[in-house]
Amino acid sequence: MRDTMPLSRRGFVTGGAAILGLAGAFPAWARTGSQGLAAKGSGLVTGPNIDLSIAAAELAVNRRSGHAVTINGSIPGPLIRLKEGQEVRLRVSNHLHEDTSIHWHGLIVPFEMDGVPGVSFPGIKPHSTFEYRFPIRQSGTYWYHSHSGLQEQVGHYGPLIIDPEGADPVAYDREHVIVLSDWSFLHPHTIFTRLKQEGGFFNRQKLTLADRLGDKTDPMTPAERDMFARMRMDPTDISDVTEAAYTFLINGHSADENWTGLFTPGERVRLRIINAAAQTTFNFRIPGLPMTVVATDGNNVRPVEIDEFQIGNAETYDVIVRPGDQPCALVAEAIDRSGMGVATLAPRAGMRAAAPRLRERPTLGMKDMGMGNSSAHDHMATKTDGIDHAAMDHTAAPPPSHQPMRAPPPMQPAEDHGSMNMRDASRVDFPLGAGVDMIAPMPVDRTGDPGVGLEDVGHRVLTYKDLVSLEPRSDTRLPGRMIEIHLTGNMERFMWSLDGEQLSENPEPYRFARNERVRMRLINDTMMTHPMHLHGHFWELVNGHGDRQPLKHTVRVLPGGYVDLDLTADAPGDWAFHCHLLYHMHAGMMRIVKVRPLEGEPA
Ligand SMILES: [Cu+2]
Repeated sequence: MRDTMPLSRRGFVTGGAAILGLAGAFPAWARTGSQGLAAKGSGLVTGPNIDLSIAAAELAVNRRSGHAVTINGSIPGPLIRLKEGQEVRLRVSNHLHEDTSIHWHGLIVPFEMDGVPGVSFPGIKPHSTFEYRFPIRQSGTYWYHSHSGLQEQVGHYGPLIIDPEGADPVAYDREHVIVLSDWSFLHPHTIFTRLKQEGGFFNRQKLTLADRLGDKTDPMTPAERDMFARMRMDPTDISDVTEAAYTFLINGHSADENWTGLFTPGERVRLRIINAAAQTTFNFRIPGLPMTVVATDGNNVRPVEIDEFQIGNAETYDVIVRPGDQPCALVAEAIDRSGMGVATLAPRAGMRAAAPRLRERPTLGMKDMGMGNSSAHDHMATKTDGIDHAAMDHTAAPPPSHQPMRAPPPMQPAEDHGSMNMRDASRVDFPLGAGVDMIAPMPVDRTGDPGVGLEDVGHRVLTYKDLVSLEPRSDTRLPGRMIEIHLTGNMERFMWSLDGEQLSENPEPYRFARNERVRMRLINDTMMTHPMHLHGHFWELVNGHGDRQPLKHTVRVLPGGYVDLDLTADAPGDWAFHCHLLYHMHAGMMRIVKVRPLEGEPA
């Protein structure tokens, strides 16, 4: 009998793949006109047994289609909703012709369940199934994604929400998940190859010669111009991959497709915002509507009202908004302002708020080159956000007096930038090879800064110093030692590393004793913002709030700055530690962290 095959099957057999139409390709929560997560039929995946299927497909964006990887047939993948205290079994079937994996980003799991091929497990071979199994010991907004190759770029990601066992301290009437991502019709390997050929390949916003030579709008001082020229760096090099190659998506929809989430006027709407992009830091705002931040990376914080925040790859923020009877635009502007994702919150389907224009491109200054706080560019910063930073406690928790800690290098006044050594080997204890083009001469704590390009936007922008944990910390010990880790790179050659070594060079793992309390100082010796992620643990972000410093799984380290992170190394095993810019990780900006002894091993 000659049967016609079902459409999806035929797609497979012909070697092509099913083309995802615009309707039906999205789980209900990500379809435009969504009523929110509590609505019936919102397509959530729940319960103790969950099946996930990874397959190749073509994704249609703005009526073009491109190579994609889907989870249960959609991009983003299904919304997994779990409950604190439950056990979960997740069976992941791989229908690709290559290995795959799922990493549960921010979840505290045994290391064998963490899903990083080559670190915590071998990966999931083609046409095989791997079963993840672990207890749920936390709550909040998280997500999951591939840790294999560059699959995350082509759609292998989805949101994951865990409801608390007890009462939720955050009150809300309705919730929407907002998944930000960057889509390209270029194959990710093509993107990577072009970046290796020329670091600034996708940067079409370079300052013109007129900009550089005395144009009145030139944002740079002569000293800055001089320094950038000497360093052969480009002050507009903010993102590696820009709108030239990307369409920015919200819940899988382009700005033209305009995903719309509905609300009833007067409701408190909780937005769970996840940056699932491969290579894009976003600035998120809702023009005309203040947002109250109530959680970050799954952890509750004291409510703080702001108008905009920067969100690094893999970070999550929960905000409460109370829109009136008008539609509002959700704006996820790429950090380099080459483009934006736009969606709508509306009281009725079909309404649309006007999207703002792209703002003027930002440029980097002396502070971004690790030259401290001295430049005029930076004096203009921080005072326009309505928060009196000067009045806040900028001092970090004091280092322990009874244990040796390496003192930060002495700081010199930076009056004479010209004489500053931008690659001083004596500042670090690793050799400076071709992969390191700069060592920040005067890195400063930038946790009070809003992020590149947000210094002068004229409204309130969240900084890491505004984050105060709702709960006091459980481990009150001071760190017994501090380790410095340098985020290093060569922008022109698109080389990225930690302490000057790429993962492919087999560097020594960072080793922590089980339950050790340690301070990690991440020093950014590059001019890019790196969202750094440690698997299996939460850091306490040292921001001067005593026992209420916020817990984070992913922390943006601003250019030329440093961040102090206190860690209780309570999860034995091998863990990945890396930059969450996908192409930086792929280039080697990753290291293994070993916490010993393992379960059952002698101390
Ligand atoms: Cu990076």
